[in-house]
Formats: sequence, C-alpha cells, structure tokens
Amino acid sequence: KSIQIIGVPVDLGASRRGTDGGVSAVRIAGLGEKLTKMGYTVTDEVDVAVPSKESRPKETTGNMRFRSEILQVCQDLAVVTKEALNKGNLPLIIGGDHSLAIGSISGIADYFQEKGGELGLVWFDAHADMNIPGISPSGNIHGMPLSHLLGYGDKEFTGILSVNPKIKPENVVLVGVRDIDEKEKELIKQSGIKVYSMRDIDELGMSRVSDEILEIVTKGTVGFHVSFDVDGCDPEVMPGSGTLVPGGVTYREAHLLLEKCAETGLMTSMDLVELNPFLDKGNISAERAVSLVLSAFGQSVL
Ligand code: DIR
Ligand code: MN
Ligand code: MN
Ligand code: MN
Repeated sequence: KSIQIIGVPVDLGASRRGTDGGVSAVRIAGLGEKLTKMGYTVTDEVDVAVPSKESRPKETTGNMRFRSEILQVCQDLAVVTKEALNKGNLPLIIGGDHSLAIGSISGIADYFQEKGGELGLVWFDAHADMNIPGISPSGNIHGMPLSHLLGYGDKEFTGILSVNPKIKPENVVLVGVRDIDEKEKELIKQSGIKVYSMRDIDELGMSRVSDEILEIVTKGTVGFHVSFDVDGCDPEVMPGSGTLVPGGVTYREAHLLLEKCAETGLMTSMDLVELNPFLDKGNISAERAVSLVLSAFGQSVL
C-alpha cells in the first residue's frame, strides 16, 4: 500500500498564529519514516503553497477572514488529493488549520462521486466546525469546514471541483464535541448529522461509540475519511493546539477509535490538523499525533 503525505502549512483560518508549523512538527516527529517501517511505501511527499499572513493585506475583521487565500489553497489541495487517489495512493494530509479540510475532502469525495460512490466521514474535534459566514462569531474559516462539505455556506467553497454537496449528512459522524457556538447548534440539528459528545463517550464507552460510528460511515459508502483535529483530545494529551477545551478524549480512547478505523480496512484517507508547535511542550503533541496516525494505518502492539 502506498501513502502520499500532503503538507498544507496554513494558519490563515485561525486566530492563533502557528499551525503552519504543524507540518514541520509532524515530519520531525518521524511520520514518513515510521509509516515506511510499518511496510508502507511513502511516495511523492508534496506541499501545497500557502501565502503567509505577512504577505497579505491585513484582515482583522470580517465574515470569512482570508477568504480568497484559503479558497485558492483549498482548490489547489482538492486537485492534489484527487490526483493522489487517481495514482493509487492513499492521501494523508498534514496541516495546518482545519480550513484545509474543505479542499482535501472535496478532492477525495469528488474522486469517489465520479465512480458513483459516497464517502463516509469521521470528524474528530472538540468543535463542530459547522459555522457559516454570517453566523460565525469569529469569522475564522477553520470553524466552517464541515458545513461547507455538507453544502451550506459560501458557494465557491461548496462548489470546489463539482457543484454537489461533497458529503451526505447520513454518512457523517462528529465525535469528541464539547464546544459549539449558539447558532451553530441550529445548523447541526437542521443538517441531521450524528453527533457523539463527550457525554456519549462517558456513558457508552469509546469501544461501543467507535463501533456505532463505523457502522454509520461504512453503511452505503465506498469507505470513509477521518478528519482528525488534535483538539478533540484532552489538552493534557495535546497541549500544542490553539483552541484547547478541557474534558476531551483520552490518548487511549483516541487510539482505540483509530485502531478500529484501521480494522475495517475501509479508511480511504486522513487529515491531521490544528497542531501548533509554538504552543507545545517540546514536540510532544506532534509525537503523540504521529502515534495516533500509525494506529489509524493499522499499527498494533502485537
Ligand atoms: C469556533 C472555534 N467554533 C469558531 N472553532 C474551532 O471560531 O468557529 N475549530 N477552533 O477547530
Ligand atoms: Mn476543527
Ligand atoms: Mn477544533
Ligand atoms: Mn450511509
């Protein structure tokens, strides 16, 4: 099996600077080498070009900050992820803030749509990322990717590569959520996507939650993508991220979910986002994130 690692050093979608460094942090933690050791071929590692904040006019306010820059990044990234699949590679996208997922998943979903297949989606996050321009309190695009993939919001973002919504609500699961904006709540309910909150994980346990998630994202689909925002984990596990929310998923629970994802043999691709090495203790968050990615790609103890 062959994996293409795609680096997207974007921090324009968030208020805190520094998620662009997440790409480096994960590479320094040995992602490529460790996947190779597991027996994967890691081919043609590429990066998508992202302009720095300093090189652009200031955008301190607005409905959708750095819209044109992020749109370009997402359009370029969609072409790259689709091309990776066309070449028989499994796309592994490392970020960068979560705005990049509009691009990565648009390319992946479009590839399968052309073949008549639907893509499932596991969204691991402390946040719902279901804001749209006009309801978002921050104007930060990293709080808007899931809504756009479902077809809500800015028409140029929803229309990347094709005009159809990239993902159907019945194929989406949000997990780890514990910080949702007021108006975002309404859109989540309206969309009908399934949400597993921290309470669900506490009451049912991650083993059962994982089984239920995988049932949903594999039913009627060709496979599923995992969009992994490291802030879904507890801040004690992942201190190196910009919008920490206490009471998150433990290291062991996250490993269990991802090991079960691997066991299905149906994971098509993965994003690893929101790592911020400037807020980290050493490089511990990136090192743990790499270990979690290895679980998603089938690493087990024995
Ligand atoms: C918040 C934060 N809901 C927003 N979102 C974050 O700005 O829309 N997503 N941090 O990961
Ligand atoms: Mn997110
Ligand atoms: Mn988040
Ligand atoms: Mn389905």
